[in-house]
Amino acid sequence: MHLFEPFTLKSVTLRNRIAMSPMCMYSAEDGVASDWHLAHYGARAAGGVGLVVVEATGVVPEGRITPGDLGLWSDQHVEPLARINRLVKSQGAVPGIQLAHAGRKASAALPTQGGGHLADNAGGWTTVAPSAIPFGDALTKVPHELTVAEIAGVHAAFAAAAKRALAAGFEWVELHGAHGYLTHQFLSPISNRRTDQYGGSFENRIRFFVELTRAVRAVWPDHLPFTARLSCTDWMEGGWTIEESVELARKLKTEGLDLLDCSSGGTSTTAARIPVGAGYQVPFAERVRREAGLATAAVGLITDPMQADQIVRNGQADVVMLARELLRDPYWPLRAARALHVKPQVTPPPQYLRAW
Ligand code: XEN
Repeated sequence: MHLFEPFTLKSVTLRNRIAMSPMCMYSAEDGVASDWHLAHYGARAAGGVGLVVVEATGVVPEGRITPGDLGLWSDQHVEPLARINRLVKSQGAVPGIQLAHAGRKASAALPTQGGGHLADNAGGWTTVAPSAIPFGDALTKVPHELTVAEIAGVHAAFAAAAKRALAAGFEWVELHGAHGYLTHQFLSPISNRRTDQYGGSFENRIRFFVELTRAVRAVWPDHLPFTARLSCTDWMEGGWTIEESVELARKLKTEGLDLLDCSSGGTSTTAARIPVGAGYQVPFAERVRREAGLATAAVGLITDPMQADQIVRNGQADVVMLARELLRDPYWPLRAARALHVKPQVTPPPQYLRAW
């Protein structure tokens, strides 16, 4: 196995194991994708990735991190995304999307405007979470504690968004279960202090994620890849752990999940001790893959072609997700193919052949 070997998951085959990681562009109005998004995703598809995963997309307006997030809570969001997907497919990549709810980290200003919570009378809204505990720092809002009926409403919103994603032509879906957003807020004992069936024991804290998986699985076709992103550790004393992540991965596999995208952190910006460095999250992808027998994606400070190739060759992950490195260079896959002397040659778009 190597970086440029095709990867088949369900009925979908990626031309290589390089994916554009879901990020956040904060450039939408009312959740609607614009020409910016078309250029942004189309360029990476033309640059040679096998998979483009569109950024965190809110399943309800109050689930957006900022007012600039993409959304899929209404039918008006479908066609602008479908336009992007037609371009992505025409360039040989598979279109995917990350469905998200930010919970207590929602209602924030754009990073360029400080990123703190927006007051309700300044473009913000009431946030929701498993427990009425604010995130802290500049995210000061005390979230509304979701009732059991409201939890069911969130699951239904994810399912409705997944149906719209399908209508928009996406062939790969990722549930956002990482980075301190709503699903992760239920997993972590630091953000979840509930005393009902959604809090306390491991079984109770994973219940939101398991039910979410079932709700989306029920509407997402069996033949298309069904995936999730997980923060595999909080990097905090008393927080969510890698051991729990492996256990959750085993459970989600039985619920029909096809791949876990292994990230970390996001429950606290001040209390977490994160050993940030090249490929620092790769061991999580490796452990989940080996111990849960589930396909994984590795993400986080992967920048070098040899490093990415080794991750696949060593069996640490099935797919390598690049984020900021692809922002620096949309043609990273072509450069990597040259650097790794891949045969048969990976070719640029025919319009650009003279340049390579
Ligand atoms: C590996 C860390 C990635 C952190 N980010 C993840 C995002 C948005 C931007 C930052 C995501 O999953 N949508």
